[in-house]
Parts: sequence; C-alpha cells; structure tokens
Amino acid sequence: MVTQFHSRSIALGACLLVLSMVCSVPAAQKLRRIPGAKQRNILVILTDDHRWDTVGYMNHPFLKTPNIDRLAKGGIIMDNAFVTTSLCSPSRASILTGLYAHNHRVVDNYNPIPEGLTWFPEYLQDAGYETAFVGKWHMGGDVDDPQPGFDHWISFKGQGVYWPFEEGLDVKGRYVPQAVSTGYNINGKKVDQKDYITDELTDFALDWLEGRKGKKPFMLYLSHKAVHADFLPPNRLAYKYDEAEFEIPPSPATHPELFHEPPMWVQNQRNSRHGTEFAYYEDLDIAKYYRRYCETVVSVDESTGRLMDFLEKTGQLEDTVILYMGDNGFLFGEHGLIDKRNAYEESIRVPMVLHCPDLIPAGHRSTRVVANIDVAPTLLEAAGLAAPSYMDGKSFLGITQGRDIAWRDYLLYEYYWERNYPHTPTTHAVRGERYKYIRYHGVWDLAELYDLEKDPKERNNLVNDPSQAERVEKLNKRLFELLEESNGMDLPLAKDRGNQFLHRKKGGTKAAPFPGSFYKSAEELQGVFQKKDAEKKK
Ligand SMILES: [Ca+2]
Repeated sequence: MVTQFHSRSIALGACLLVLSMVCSVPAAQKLRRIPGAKQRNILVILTDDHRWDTVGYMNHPFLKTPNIDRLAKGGIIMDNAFVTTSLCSPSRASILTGLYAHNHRVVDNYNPIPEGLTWFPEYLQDAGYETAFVGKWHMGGDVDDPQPGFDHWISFKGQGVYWPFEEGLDVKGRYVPQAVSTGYNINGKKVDQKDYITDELTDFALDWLEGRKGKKPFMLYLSHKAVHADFLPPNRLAYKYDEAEFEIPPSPATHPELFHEPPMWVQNQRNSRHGTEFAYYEDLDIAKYYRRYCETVVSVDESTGRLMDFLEKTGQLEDTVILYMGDNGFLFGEHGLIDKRNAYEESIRVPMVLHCPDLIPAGHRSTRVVANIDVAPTLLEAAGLAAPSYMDGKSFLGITQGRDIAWRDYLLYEYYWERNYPHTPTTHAVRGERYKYIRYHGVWDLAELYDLEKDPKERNNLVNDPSQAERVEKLNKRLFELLEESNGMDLPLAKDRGNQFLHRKKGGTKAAPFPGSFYKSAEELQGVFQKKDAEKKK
C-alpha cells in the first residue's frame, strides 16, 4: 500500500479542477500497488542523440561498445525502440511523464516547462524509493535547479560542456569550440566542473550509490550530455577511430536515381543549417564528425561498464533494472540531412536495452514497437506500481519477460515546427513493424509511405503508388485515430524565443522544384475529384 503520498502530488491531485482550467497537463494520481511485486532498484542510463545503430551489438563496422553489449547479452534488446518526438527536451519530457509532447507541452528546447507536470520519479518517491538525478535536464532552457521527484540532484544549465577548461578543447590539434561551463548545481549549490563531463557524471553517480545508507530501493537517473553535438571524446579516446571508413550516405541531390519522390522540404533542407551542404553553417567534414561521435560513444560505454562493475561488486547487478536508451537519434547525411527532428529512422530510432537477470530472461531481442512514452509505465511496473491512467505510454515489461500482452500496431510520431529551425515542417507519422506513413502539416508538399522491410533506408516513397492507395488511406486514418484518442488534435503553439537559423549557403543549391505529380493540365483534372467523391460514396 502507498501509505504516504508526496505532498506535491497531494496538492496536485486536490487541485485537479483548478489545474485543468489553467493548463491542460494531467494531474498526479494515487497509484495502485501490484500485489506481490518486488520493488526493484532502477538505473536509467540516458544518452543524448545516440542513434540506434551506433552500438557494438548492431554489428557496427568499427565502433566497439563491450559494456553496452554485455548489458544487451544479459538482458533484452528492443530493436524497434523509438521516440515520439525527436528533440532533446520534448523526448526527455516524454520519458519522465509517459506523455506525448502534445500532452506534456514541452515542445521545444527553449520555452518554460508547463506547470503541473508530474515526473514518474515522484511516484517512486511516494512508494518509498530513494531517487537521484545526475546529468542533463535541459527542459525549460537554462534550468539546473533541483526538480520534484529527486532526493539527490546534480545538473547543469542547457546542453552543458564536455570540458570546462582550455586544455581539453585542443585535443592533439583538434579544436572544438565549447560554450562557457556554468558548472554543476548540486542540490542547490554551485560547484565548478573540473574534468571531462561523462567521467565526472559517472563519478557523481557512483559516489551517490556508494554513499547510500538504509534499506530503501533506489532509482538513479544518469542523464549524459554525451553524445550531443559538438561531440568531443575524452583525451584518452581522441583519434581512436581516425582511420575508420565512413562514406557519406547518398542524398536526392547526389544520387537522384536512388530516390523516388522525396518531399521538397527534404531536398531544400540539404542547403540549411541541418543539411549536408551547409551543416551548422560550416564546411563540415561529415566523416570526421561521425568518427568523433563514435569516439564519444565509447566514453559512455566505459561509464556503463563502471556502473555495472559497481553493481556486480556489491551484489546488486542481478536484481537492478537497468534501462539504457538514447533520447533521439541523429542523421549523418542520410537524405542529405544532419541532426534530427524529422521522422526518418536515423532520427526517431534509439538504442534500448533492459537488463535485470532476476526479472528479465537474458539474451533476447524484441521487434515490438516501443517508445520513450512507455518508459515511465514500464519502470513503474518494475517498481510494483500500476501506471497512472492518464499516461499515453504502456508498460512493456511483459514483452521483456516473453509474456503475451496486447500491444500497439502503430506508434504515433509528432514534431512541431519551430521558428528557430524553419526547415523542418510540422510532422506526424505512424510507425509499425513494417510500414511508416509520414504526413506534413502546413506545407505544400508530399506525404510519404515506406515499406521498411524492402526499403529500410526510406528512399522509395510509395505514397503515390496506386497499389498502396488503400494502405495510405488506412494509415492516414490510423494516424488521426491515435491523435484523437490521445487528445492530440490541437497543435501546441510556443512563443518565439532564441535565434532563427533560416539561412542557406550563398551560391549553393536553389529551391527544389515541386514534385512532378503536382503538375496537371486542366483537362487531366477534369472530373477527377467528382470521380473520387463518387467512389467514396459507394
Ligand atoms: Ca537529444
């Protein structure tokens, strides 16, 4: 039984009516304990912009991640794990609330966090857990103050920096400009950053685990800055993969023969801050950039190994639920794009591994489509709590245990246009195990349909293929069902804040032409819509 409910939660629950009038976020609920369930220790390892295929267990051509692989071998790999919005703050808010971005309303990296949101660790605290947050919070812009739900708090403002001092910036001739370190906020006190961030965050996490007293179960949320741009490994890993081979993936501009009906906005984004032609407004060497990313992933792998070793040494590795995942993916030239936000696989798909030999059979993989919104319900179930009814996600703990549970056919994806990055439109998509349908809102452009089994690189857009017309209609209908079911028919609108990155490279590629299929003569269009309407009435 939950004997003591967190005071903030009580206040929230009592103010349900008031809250529902001033903001649209759901109020906290009193959770039901699952009879007989053991309260497991929980360790969340969250990485930043870590795409699903840059781990050793995906048979990466050169990157080695022995510790994450060890976690995977002793647990379950969720091969179809996604985020419902591919952007740092919205995805992090979805992980911590179990809600879609259209319900938690953290839709960008700039605007304040809406009042009244409940982070799932608040429920764990109420159930008797000792909780800690270590690392990148990022929601609400420059927030590093302790947040509800965490007994122990270590964070930093915004993105943080890999190194706080000059020596770290110039790694054997590789200069990577860093923002000024604002240091850490440790339980409300300012403390300077002294070393490479991933190592320090790991030290903080281990210090907390080692220093715990009493018998409460723990929940540690280690939220890395790595591997967010501008990637920088620790000095010991610099140039580790300098000789590794990497070829920039084809784009509609470089290999038009490989692409069928890519949307205009995709072609146009190539010459933008988030495209290969004008990446971050620099003459960026994507291959070098990718190698540096992989070197930075290794530092996270080492951190994961240190945590696993500690848990093993202290006899806690078998019954601690470890969840490893990324907050969103990252493109390295696919479709001519870099960064994230869009609904392509490289952007929305993340590595995800669950490990708890006492609870989850080792050595399995699952292709069920799971997501960031499912994390809170899953971890609550692992803690013996039934998830609150308002959460959009569902617990997939049963899937990890091989139980036959009802599961979703399609996952809803959403991204809301930001003035700061005007090259990516408002996007809605549905992603099933085989097909993906993408719809854009507010732009005069093509939708997309991909058969991911035959076309995993999403180059053959089937949306106008007559043999797929029925599927397009079905998936469009499913998309709106999922939006309606989850209260998502209103587009969240946020105030303009921050810089606007609307520039294109001078002398670079001009705007893409409209798709050929848009051009019809008056004769060709004669009666077309009447015919379609008549067919629908049949
Ligand atoms: Ca991110």
